[in-house]
Amino acid sequence: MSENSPTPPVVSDGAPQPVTVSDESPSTDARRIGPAFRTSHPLASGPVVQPAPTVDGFVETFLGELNYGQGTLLSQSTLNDQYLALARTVRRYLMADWLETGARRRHAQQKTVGYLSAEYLLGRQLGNNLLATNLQDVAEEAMRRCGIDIATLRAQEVEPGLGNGGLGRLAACFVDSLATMDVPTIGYGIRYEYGIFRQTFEDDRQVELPDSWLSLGSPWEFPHPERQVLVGFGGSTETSTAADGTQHTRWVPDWTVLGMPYHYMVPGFRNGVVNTLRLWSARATHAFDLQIFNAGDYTQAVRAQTFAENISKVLYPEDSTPQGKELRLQQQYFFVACSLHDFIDNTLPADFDLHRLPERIVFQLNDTHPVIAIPELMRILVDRKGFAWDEAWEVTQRCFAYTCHTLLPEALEVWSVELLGRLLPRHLEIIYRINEEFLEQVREAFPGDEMRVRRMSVIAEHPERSVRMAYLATVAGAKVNGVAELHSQLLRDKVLPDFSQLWPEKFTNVTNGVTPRRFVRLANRRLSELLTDTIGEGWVTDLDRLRELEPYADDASFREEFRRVKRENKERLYRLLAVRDGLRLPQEAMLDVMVKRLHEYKRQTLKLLHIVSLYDDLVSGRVAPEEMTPRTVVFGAKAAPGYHLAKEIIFLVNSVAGVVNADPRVQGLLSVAFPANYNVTLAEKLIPAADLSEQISLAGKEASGTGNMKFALNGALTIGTDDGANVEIRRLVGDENFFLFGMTEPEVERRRAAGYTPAEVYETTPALRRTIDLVASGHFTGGDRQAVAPVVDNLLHEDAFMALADFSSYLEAQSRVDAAYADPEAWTRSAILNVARSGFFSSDRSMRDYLERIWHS
Ligand code: 26W
Repeated sequence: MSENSPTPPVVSDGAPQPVTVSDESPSTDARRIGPAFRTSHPLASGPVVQPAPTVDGFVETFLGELNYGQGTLLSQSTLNDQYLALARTVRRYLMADWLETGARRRHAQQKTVGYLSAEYLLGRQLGNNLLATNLQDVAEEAMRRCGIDIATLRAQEVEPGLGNGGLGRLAACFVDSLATMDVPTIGYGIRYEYGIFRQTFEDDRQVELPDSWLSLGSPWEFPHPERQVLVGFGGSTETSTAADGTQHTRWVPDWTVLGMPYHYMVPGFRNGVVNTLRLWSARATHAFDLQIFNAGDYTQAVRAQTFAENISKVLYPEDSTPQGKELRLQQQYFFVACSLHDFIDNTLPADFDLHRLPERIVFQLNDTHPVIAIPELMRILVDRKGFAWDEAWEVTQRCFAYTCHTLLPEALEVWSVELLGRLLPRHLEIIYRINEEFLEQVREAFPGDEMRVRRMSVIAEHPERSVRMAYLATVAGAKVNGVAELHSQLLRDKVLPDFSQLWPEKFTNVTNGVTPRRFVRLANRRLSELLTDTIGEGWVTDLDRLRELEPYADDASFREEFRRVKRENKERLYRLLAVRDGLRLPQEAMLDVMVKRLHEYKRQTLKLLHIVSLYDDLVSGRVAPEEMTPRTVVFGAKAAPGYHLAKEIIFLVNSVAGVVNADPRVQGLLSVAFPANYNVTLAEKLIPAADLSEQISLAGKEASGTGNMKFALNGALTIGTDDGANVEIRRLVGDENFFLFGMTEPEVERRRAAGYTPAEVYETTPALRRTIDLVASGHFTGGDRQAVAPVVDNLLHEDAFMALADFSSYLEAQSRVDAAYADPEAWTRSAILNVARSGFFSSDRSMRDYLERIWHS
């Protein structure tokens, strides 16, 4: 066992189980989860509806929550008391819709989307829920009457950061859209006790602190201990042969944990719909061993509890380089087993014929993290429900679809057979059989092609025997999709070419989207008002209507208003950064923003080289101050704690920022800010203020990007490569409103094939040479050349993502940006057209595509 998981504790008998799930007995104790009693009381079957919202009513409910919920008086209450009471007040206005949506769903028995995702990067809930219920004004006035500034309470909320980046935020956007479109959905995931780490900087270096988002209370969640599920791990399998000769296999786990669901409301936008997000928390099956405790060994007695509860303790902060850690596989199986059980045994009617399961559920696999659900469903059907193998396989194949979110080979998860077999022996057997039958199919389709068989096997043999989870998902899934056009094409042609040849019809594309509720209506109130005043408010749920804005790009007074919105958003951002990070930034400069996870392929270093070259041009006198378009560059990025080079890049960005900002020669012309702890909350302030959006990954590496969409929708222009969804953004907004640069994906391939040597580019490009030399000289690190060596050496001798190869093209594009920004009318016109033509990037549209191409097929 790895250091993550000590020998599992022996689970002793004794204390009664709250809910038992075993292979023999009915898996759920219906007495506990069914209605507690039946009555004819008129209020028993419908919710007690909260009276229509008035300011007086709101004040009364709020004070009631303070008194009876928090146990305090307004005059005595803390900000946290007030925040919690306000949240619970808003919750009340959602409750009737939640209960009604649940009842309606149970009654209608429609097909449900089970979104399986190990991450949900939700962002703050209060603002979004006030928006969904249309209570913003009422709540603000009610708080004012109580002498409270609602903005102060909003700022109290710690966002649930239960995700790393794009993939987790996408899941949150998708469940928002599904609720707004009234699609029956259950979002399933993990309630991590600690979300993505809180980033701070010490001596310019990243330091990670635990994100204890639950410590001040969590008013948006509803624990349901009575719906706990028992999950097994380890042990062995037993096969017996019945009298009729049929074989039956049973898994006998040797340790178990309980999964306790917490329910979160997912409100649609003012449509009376509230869907459910169900996140699982791990608990020990026994609080502690009383016998050991009585014998005096306290630590030993609680060990079982600690061990079990570790499973949902913390989100893995690795983004795209899985470490193959045992605890991670435990997390994956844990939430998937709970979710499947929850749907099959607790959500479907007791007498439901599981042969018809695909009529009632489609599980969408958000990347490979939940792929262990495939053998789990097979196990449930074959071992527990008595299905024949073929019957079960037929059902299983129609219940799953798989979304891939990456192109980086190192991000494709594999689990060693050794680990999988030890933790989930029955699942490994099932995977082997799936693979055997699949490879037979390959042999039939391509007789004599054993190389192909080996290439396509779900089991890899080197460097160690392991299970390729993406292959398993592709074999079992009814559909496989990429997340932008280019990505889906590369997925077919480069990542899974053999599979797309065998099953071309399985592969499809759904370009990502973002929710206009959070990322326009909520984050950019000023722009939203301008939009609504101009084209009406329908755009919030029908983002294609932004097209109606196009003619206004030629209207000078509209452009003036549009600029006012940007200016005010910038002022708001700079006020925040002054308080939050002690930053003082010039109001007038172009705001150039690069926010995303820190990764080499995203090329934050390319942006940094641009900054250093601008700085060098100014201080060396090559560019006169009056020739320079003033810029403020803002970075936001977390690095995975074990990703050393990424952390060195963070150090370098901070070092450059320190020197540039302190140099009077560039004052007002160039500033660099790197506020720590970029998260959804900060994104909501940054994006609406940005003029320029940096989307500069090496072509063929960024699956889609979703930040790029948020910026365009908020009226920033993009400087970007032909990568991910940039391709579609550029096509829609028009070449003249997008700053394209860099190699295309095929050019990257050719360049690599020809043998790429970054040192040669350095030698032959004077501007690049000056820039790198300045960094290497230690100019930004107090003369310390050692401190910059990791990044400089990597660029000169490796440069796996070809930042140097794209440097000249990038600088040339940035000069076009400078020139364009110097003409405010033309710039504003482009910015307006970016907004008007980006309606396609609503996650509502993504959901329509999933419904059409994947879930209904
Ligand atoms: C630790 C294993 C691991 C592997 C992959 C963790 C996380 C991943 C994800 C696939 C990383 C991720 O978030 N991918 C991003 O997904 C977004 C939503 O589709 C895309 O917009 C981004 O381009 C993609 O990088």
